[in-house]
Amino acid sequence: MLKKWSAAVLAGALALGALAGCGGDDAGGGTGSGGDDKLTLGFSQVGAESGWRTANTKSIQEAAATAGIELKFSDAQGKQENQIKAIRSFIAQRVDVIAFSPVVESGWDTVLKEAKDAEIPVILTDRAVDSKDTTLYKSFIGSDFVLEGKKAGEWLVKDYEGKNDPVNIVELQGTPGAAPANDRKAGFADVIKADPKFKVVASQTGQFTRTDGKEVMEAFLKSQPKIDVLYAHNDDMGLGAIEAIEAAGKKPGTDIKIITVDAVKDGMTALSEGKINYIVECSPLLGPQLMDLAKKVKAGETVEARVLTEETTFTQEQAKAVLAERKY
Ligand code: GZL
Repeated sequence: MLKKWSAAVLAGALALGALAGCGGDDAGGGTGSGGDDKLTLGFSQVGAESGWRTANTKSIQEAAATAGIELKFSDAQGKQENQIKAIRSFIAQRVDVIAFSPVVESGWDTVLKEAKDAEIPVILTDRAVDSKDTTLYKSFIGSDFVLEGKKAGEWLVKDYEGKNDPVNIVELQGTPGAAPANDRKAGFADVIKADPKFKVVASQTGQFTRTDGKEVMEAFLKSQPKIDVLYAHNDDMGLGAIEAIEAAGKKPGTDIKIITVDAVKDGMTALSEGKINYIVECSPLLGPQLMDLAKKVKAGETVEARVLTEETTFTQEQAKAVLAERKY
């Protein structure tokens, strides 16, 4: 009888796991901690929208292997409902710890409450949620996106010091509702508001992708009589915009100055070639710190509620000096 019963339970869990299936998934299969006392971590990733995301996924997968942690990885293809499904599947499988990078800030309280009721600790990585109840997660490891936006604005203010002509800025925003999009926009606006010569004449989402960045920049070039600066919330949209700028017969980095965020290899290459003027770094290499946090949380240790990632900024000269050693 026992044999039949456990087969039914396993089938049920597998079925639940399959429900969470959404491209590049292993949120299904298996139940609970892997084998012996190996820590099982369920991770729901945003998707594969940018070079940054690819590097972030690699960092998490490699760090789990190095740490001897069984990783159940789910790719949400940019959809919040897929992340919620994956988190519910992780709960059903009784993983030890759940971590995820929330594609948008809002709409997480219900599923995070389910994880809390199931006594499965949650760690936020990369992006924050706007839940008022901070007991719903143990820690948030990621960048300060407002500061990143401020750094971008501060470079622009310095670059135009002493000049009084109007500076027309177009902005390529990240995914609507995503913390990095909201905060990079806010931080940048907060700095440039000090000088009325700076004017954001157009601002639209490019979804953090090259394709959309190129398309939106093409529209900006058609609709705006004069563009002096592009501020793109990530390198990928900036790289797509460069294609549009060159196709319009203009010189990126000269006719239109470009500021981006991330500092992935392709962005740093364009910076070193003078097609981008300044990049604010946003490190995707969160894997090792996430695994340390997961082990501490599993062991019931108190962890820091907020873990800030180390990051810097790059000029064209600095990019030339470090390009060869960049890891991603
Ligand atoms: C930032 C991360 C953003 C990157 C983009 O931490 O969430 O998402 O800046 C990525 O490149 O798509």
